Amino acid sequence: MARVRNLIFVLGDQLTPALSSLAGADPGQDRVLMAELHDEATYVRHHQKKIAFIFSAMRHFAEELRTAGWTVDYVKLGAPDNPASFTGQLALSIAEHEPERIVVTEAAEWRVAREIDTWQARFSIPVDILPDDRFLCSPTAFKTWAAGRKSLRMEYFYRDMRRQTGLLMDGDQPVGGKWNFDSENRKSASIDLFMPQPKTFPPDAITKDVLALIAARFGNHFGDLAPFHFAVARADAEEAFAAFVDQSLPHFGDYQDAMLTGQPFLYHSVIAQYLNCGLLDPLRICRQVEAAYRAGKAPLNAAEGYIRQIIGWREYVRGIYWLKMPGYERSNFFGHSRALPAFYWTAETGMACVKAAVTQTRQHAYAHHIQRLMVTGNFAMLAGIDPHALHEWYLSVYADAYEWVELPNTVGMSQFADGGLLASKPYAASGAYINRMSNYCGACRYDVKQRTGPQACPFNALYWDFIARNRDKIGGNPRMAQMVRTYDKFAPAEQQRIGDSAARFLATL
Ligand code: FAD
Ligand code: DLZ
Ligand code: SF4
Repeated sequence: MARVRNLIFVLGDQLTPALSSLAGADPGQDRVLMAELHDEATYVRHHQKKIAFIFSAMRHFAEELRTAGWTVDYVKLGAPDNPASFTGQLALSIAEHEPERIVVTEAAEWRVAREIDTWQARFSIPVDILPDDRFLCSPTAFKTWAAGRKSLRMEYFYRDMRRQTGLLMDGDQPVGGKWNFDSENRKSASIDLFMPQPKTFPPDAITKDVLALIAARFGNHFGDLAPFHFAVARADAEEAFAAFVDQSLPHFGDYQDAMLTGQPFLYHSVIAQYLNCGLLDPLRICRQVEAAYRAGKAPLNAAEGYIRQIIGWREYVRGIYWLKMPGYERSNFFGHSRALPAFYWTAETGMACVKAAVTQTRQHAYAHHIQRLMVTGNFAMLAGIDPHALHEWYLSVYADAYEWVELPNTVGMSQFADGGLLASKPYAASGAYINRMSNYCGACRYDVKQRTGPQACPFNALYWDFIARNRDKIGGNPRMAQMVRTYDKFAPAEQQRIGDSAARFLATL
């Protein structure tokens, strides 16, 4: 057998034929390696659906590459001698093929990137680590953007990304004369609206094999494995996105912040899991959204809002991650240390909003942004939950969760644990916000209108208790100072009742 020139290690979130490690390679001389690894499936106890999705998407991608003429070594979990780690697998493959070089596109996560950095010395073979050009802004470019700025607000970064990509631009001006139409995107939804459902895909033979493997090996992980509806091949993921553009995009902006009982998806696209593993391309889908707007099929507030999530927030949180790692994962501005309550896993709580978010997370490995931010995230911050424990929860339970995107969202955006690097103020809210944006409160055993007492919505006393106990840390923030002043105007007896109610509730966790 001819000696392998390049051994190209393709990681489970790099499922793109245009990947930098494949772009300059030659299927005639080079060999692709992909591996299902126990360490990757268990570094946190991922939702069963998430592991099934990634393994099945990996197996379909291996087939896609073979069809395109590549030789692919695909190592299944449970195969004889299947090592646990990337490095263990590479050692075996080097011994088998004696390649001249290892080629890999840079890992998306700090943990794996540092592991890859050890390979050249460990194996005495040249290792080419290539940039991941699926992203629009490299970690180095983000560092340059951030250097010397007093404030790293997403909005300014986003405008640069609009200019760089030309998306929704008329010359050098934003289409519609404004960069951001977010103020139009805060409607609450009503149950009589037509609610399209994301496109579903029945499991094929490959997926059925994976589902059996996951049930046998990871059946004790959180989450329902069945029913499994995700797209696992590129063409299906593209079909799912096209269906979103047709049916949901026109309302995406209006109802972006809404929450509704029994409607886990509303007008969201439910495609982050496809984007993050490489089945969809961020720039390409943004161009599709712009085309829908220009063809009059979606209003500007929807198209701009959607594109901002992808070229703004998604790129920005990745930039923050690489700017601040390592260490960012231990941020804890408020010094919170309470253990994660069991209901984050069981959904057994009287709080209807939390129950809805956790139940659909268990069923679908999905909750939309406002549920993550303003229900489970908000509750955790108000209750003083350890941000690292919460980070591990978010990293395990969502099909789209990878540390580079999850960590800044959890630690920075939802917990303000980085002290305001990412968010301009803590996303803290009482029950009134959840009541305004959802219909959860009507069916809740708690009363959203009451601030204290056994029937009162727990978010209310916890909110004011949070303001009171952190007044020194947040009072200097102009957007929080008003809340501190409001608290100070409460009568001492009311302040006492707030403290007592919060303490009584926290003691039940
Ligand atoms: P849509 O609402 O349809 O939005 C479209 C796309 O925009 C998403 O698919 C996603 O790629 C991107 N996007 C939107 N908001 C963000 C954001 N804040 N950061 C990065 N990208 C964004 N997103 C992940 O992809 N992985 C995570 O692990 C993750 N963890 C999160 C944890 C917390 C605490 C919070 C508050 C948010 C988290 N997000 C994460 C961001 C966001 O909630 C999800 O991207 C979104 O809910 C995915 O659903 P969707 O595809 O229907 O998104
Ligand atoms: C998330 C994940 C899982 C569950 N399993 C694998 C795997 O078995 N093999 C693999 O190559 N990748 C997997 N991944 C994705 C990796 O964790 C991902 O490549 C790293 O997070 C680096 O970004
Ligand atoms: Fe959630 Fe409070 Fe509303 Fe109940 S009353 S659903 S706990 S916000």
